[in-house]
Amino acid sequence: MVLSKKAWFVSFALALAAIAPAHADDSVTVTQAWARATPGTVKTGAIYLTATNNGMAADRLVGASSPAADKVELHEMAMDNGVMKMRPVKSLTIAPGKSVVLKPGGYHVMLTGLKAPLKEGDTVALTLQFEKAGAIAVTAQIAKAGAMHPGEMSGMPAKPGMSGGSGGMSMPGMH
Ligand SMILES: [Cu+2]
Repeated sequence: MVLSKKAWFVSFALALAAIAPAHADDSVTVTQAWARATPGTVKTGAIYLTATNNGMAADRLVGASSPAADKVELHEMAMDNGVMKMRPVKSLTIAPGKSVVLKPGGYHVMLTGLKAPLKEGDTVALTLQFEKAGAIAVTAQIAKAGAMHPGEMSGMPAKPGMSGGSGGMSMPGMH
């Protein structure tokens, strides 16, 4: 009996080890995942988030996927001959003890081929792939179209110094 119990325990421990995700050490945490609502006919969207490296070594965000879109890429906004453009980036390095913030006008997770419009108040699932920390699943909260910050919803007063409160007037295709 003792032997079989022990054998059972060992196999149980092995099974646990097998299902434990590669990021079991929580070396990278992802917070403040959010997206902007998209108008009905627009097939692209963007997700923003904060990734923090709690580990002792640099890690890299190398990819992402979502059931909400055909294609998911890392993008950045950058000036190109005086014109703001976005372009794909292969990876994003996060130094140990540091955070990388994906936000409007900078880095973002680009969704192409949206299967349905992103609706304000809903959520969108996203799985991020880190080189060392492995896959991390997050749920992004959908703020209003054109929001500059997570949690911005329609009907909220515009921030002081900003004109117009509709929020729907951001340049299409720009994130
Ligand atoms: Cu983009």
